[in-house]
Amino acid sequence: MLTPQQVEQYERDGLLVLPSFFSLEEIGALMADVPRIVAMDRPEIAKSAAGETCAALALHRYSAVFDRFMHHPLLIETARQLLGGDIYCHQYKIVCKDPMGSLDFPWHQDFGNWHDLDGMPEPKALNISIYLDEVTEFNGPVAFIPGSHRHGRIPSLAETPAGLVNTTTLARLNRGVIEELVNEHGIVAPKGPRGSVAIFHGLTAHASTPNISPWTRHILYFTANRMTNAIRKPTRPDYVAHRDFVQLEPETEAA
Ligand SMILES: O=C(O)CCC(=O)C(=O)O
Repeated sequence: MLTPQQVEQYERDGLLVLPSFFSLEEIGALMADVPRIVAMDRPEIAKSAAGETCAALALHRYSAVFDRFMHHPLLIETARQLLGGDIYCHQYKIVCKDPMGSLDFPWHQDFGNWHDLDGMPEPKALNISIYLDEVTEFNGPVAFIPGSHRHGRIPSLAETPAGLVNTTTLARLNRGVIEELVNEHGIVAPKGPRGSVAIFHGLTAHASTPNISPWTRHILYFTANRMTNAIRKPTRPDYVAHRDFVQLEPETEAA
């Protein structure tokens, strides 16, 4: 259970960072399956134009260890506590940044895509991002504007991120909006050892820069959505926007 102070911080900032939330053993077990996953040739594995693996989506479909982890009590109970009810998983992916790679993400709110492309009615969804590698200032950490979720949905531009193939558009926030938000709230880029998590609201503006280090940067994203807020009009493949709407229950053997 999160403490009342942690819940208050999430509500205020749209972001809550919990260092070493999962153990190194748990992360080690997940990472052991990553080389097999990124080498696979299937539609869920997104590549850059240069051939780098950028993301592995719908991990539960082809990885037993990631499937088990999706039922981890800490994931499910934390998401339920912050969203105030039962949840299913809308998206479950690793974003992989290769050493000295080119992958980056422009400023955006995830709810932009969830609403416009998937038909999610309300921003009653969040991401629990889990650091599978240590995240430093050098390997392309995710930067957030704390408190930006309180501005609601901000108009955005639908753009295809440069260098990514087999992907859809991203709802990019324009420069003027980012200037105003950052002047008001600042920017943070939480670093942390493997097993740390950054939980963020679907409306929290975030972006990330390329990995300039000689180390990999893998972050696992578990996107939880309220059962009552299930998507209505998906336009993206089901491995990007899940349609099974299975209510998740914690399984102690996943811990
Ligand atoms: O992992 C990253 O660098 C950012 C990913 C991201 O912003 C997203 O998937 O919406």
